[in-house]
Amino acid sequence: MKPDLFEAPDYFQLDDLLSDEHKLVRDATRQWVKRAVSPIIEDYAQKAEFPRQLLSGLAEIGAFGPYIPHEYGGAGLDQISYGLIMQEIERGDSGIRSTASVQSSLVMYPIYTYGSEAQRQKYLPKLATGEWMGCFGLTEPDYGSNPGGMVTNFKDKGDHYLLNGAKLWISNSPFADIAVVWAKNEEGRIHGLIVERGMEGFSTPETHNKWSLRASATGELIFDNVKVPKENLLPGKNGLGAPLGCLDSARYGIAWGAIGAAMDCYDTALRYAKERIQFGKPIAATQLQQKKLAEMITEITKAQLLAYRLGQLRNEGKATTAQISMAKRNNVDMAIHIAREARQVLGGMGITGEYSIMRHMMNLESVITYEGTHDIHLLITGMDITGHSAFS
Ligand code: TGC
Ligand code: FAD
Repeated sequence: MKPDLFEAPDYFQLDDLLSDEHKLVRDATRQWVKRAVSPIIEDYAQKAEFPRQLLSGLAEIGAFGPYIPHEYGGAGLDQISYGLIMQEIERGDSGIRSTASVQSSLVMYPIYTYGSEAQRQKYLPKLATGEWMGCFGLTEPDYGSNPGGMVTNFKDKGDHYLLNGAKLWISNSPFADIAVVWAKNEEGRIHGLIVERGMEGFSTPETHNKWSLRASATGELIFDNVKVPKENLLPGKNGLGAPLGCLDSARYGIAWGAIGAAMDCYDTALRYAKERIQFGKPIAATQLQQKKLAEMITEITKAQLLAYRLGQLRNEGKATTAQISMAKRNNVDMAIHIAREARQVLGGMGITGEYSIMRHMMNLESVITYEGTHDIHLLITGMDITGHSAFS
């Protein structure tokens, strides 16, 4: 793979809106990605292997629980810093951002928000350092976009719960030490349970043959009469709103992360277009390639503004689920379009692993599907503006 020459586009001087802390966090993450991720990521994606050696670095830059308070091992940062960290990591690879998103927003967030004090003390500090890794089990083979229909269930057996069922498409599951699992009780009410690796009847087979997120480990969670201690139930919230609340936080991070992937594709295509000579001049001097590049920077700039404003609203506790949906949907769609256009700017070279674009493009096919598909987010916006749900 070519050396990482990335220079971040900032067409509307958005840096002026960032605090010194935001810039410090962003730049530290950017440098770490250049140093630790870029040199190895293509090789791991080609091998379809998760680079586990990155976990300690991710913890050091504060990517595990950026907004979780210091007392539980988190970095205690605001939502814009969290977004910037996700942007910079996804500039390197969506799969590595996935690992950080899941750990922060889908494992640490529910334990911090819905967990007991004992659960917070037991799990959060170890999750923040990456000593323990977690995963989030919501999706099932027959219930993807419609998680409310889940059939994974637990029964009260007096001194423990008995958990049965299966989850599919679970990021980090093959190596996770714990899983935050959503399951129905005997009354059909959804609760979160912390399941630990090693509990009898709990297994996590890996999903192979992915053409997307190849440097991220994805797998199943299988529960065959797993005895879960009663103290592992998250007491703070139940019902479908509990897992959906975690998704708000993760989707927000993805809205920023997708900008990173798009920036990398744009920057690569711009550099290539200036250097590549055809018909006696750089292809950057042709109107068609300028159209592609000009549209890319316009869309990136719009996405940056959307994410920044959403970050302000998150900091003020005012961002709605529908606003987050709009930003996730728009920014991922923006990124996947830019990846496709940027790949064309590189001609044949665009399909090789010499450049990051094709990897980003394939990764974004997962990003546009997980955390709510492109269609589902459109319907969330539709429901919000019309007052009518298209789901029921
Ligand atoms: P609906 O009737 O609309 O809602 C059920 C209850 O939940 C409440 N609620 C929320 N609460 C908190 N935060 C949110 N974002 C919420 N959205 C809804 C709602 O108020 C209601 O509460 P109550 O008290 O009235 O019961 O539910 P529905 O069954 O009609 O479904 C709505 C729909 C389709 C929008 C929802 O199911 C959905 O978002 N589906 C998409 C599923 C999804 O996103 N799955 C993601 C799995 S995790 C993942 O992909 C991780 S990838 C990680 C990585 O690698 O980065
Ligand atoms: P389906 O729900 O079957 O949807 C199929 C198609 O139908 C989609 O185009 C969808 O938009 C459309 N559709 C569905 N309902 C409607 C409707 N009402 N109206 C119109 N169109 C509709 N899940 C987790 O719980 N944890 C994880 O860590 C996790 N990681 C993932 C990692 C990867 C790499 C991938 C690919 C997925 C991951 N997921 C995870 C699962 C992901 O959230 C689901 O794939 C996603 O929610 C969609 O579910 P589905 O794949 O079952 O598609």
